[in-house]
Amino acid sequence: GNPVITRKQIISHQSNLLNVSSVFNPGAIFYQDMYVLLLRVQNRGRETLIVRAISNDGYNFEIDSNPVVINGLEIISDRIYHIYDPRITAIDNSYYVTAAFDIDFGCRVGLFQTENFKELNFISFITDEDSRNGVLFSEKINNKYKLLIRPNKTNLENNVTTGSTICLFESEDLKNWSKQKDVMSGRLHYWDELIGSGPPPVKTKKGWLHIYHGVATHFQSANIYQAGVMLLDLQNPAKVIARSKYNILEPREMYELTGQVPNVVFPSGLIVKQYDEDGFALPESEVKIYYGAADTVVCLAETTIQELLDACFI
Ligand code: BMA
Repeated sequence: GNPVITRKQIISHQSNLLNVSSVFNPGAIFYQDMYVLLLRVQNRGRETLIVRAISNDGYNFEIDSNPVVINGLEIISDRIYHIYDPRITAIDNSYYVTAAFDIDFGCRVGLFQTENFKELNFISFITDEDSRNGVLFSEKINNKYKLLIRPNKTNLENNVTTGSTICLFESEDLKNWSKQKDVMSGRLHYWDELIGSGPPPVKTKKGWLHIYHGVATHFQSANIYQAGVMLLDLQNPAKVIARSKYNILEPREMYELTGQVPNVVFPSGLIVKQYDEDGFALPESEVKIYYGAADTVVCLAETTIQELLDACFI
């Protein structure tokens, strides 16, 4: 049934959401018995809006006709052009969203709190360093909030900044963040030369299971965005226990191969159905992975925790 969401499903009377160009890279969470997505919508002015979508079954989505309201940006002195690629994390009963901000000086990762996914309240920038792909862990580890982020140190030919190392940051209050360690770097010549976090990590008995995207840049005409998986130590998530040698998802279908940006699968939302009483995802649990395809549509891939764990060790 892919794609699960296309631009034609965005229906609104608001001029900035009329006949939009694309919808992709959503954040996802299971909230009040509903699948909730925060969609990245691009209109024909190439402006970016975040729009909420809800579903009872994870396949058929009802999409709001107004964009999510973003509060608290007045404390930022930089001019903001786009806020995009939202990722959603629940910590106990509080909900947080990380997103990339395009500003004059490059890119930043911002953190928001939300009550109902209709409004986002800005908390902080994680770092002043150019960066993207920030994801918050779903609980404190050793009494601190933890977050993975990917600094942008590489300049691509088209002036897009990107990077090849995912780092661990920590904070006591969600406002002031400091770098703890580098976690993982890209593998030159293979599928994941440049890398960045996908959806927030999932707690399993074996470790933090984390899907990331990798970009192969050694092709003549296009970079290929794929997805793989890693396992991080539960107590020390800067330590990589295992990492998939092979990708687990790559552009193959027409809607992944062609679009605004060809050859892209970009997982950003993940929903696990079953956890045990201590909050560990069950190995047999179904997993839904929401991903942007070709920066044009939203797609869904399904698997289980066990399959993802196995992929880490192959
Ligand atoms: C990355 C990010 C993503 C995008 C991808 C492919 O650098 O900007 O938002 O989906 O490129 O264009």
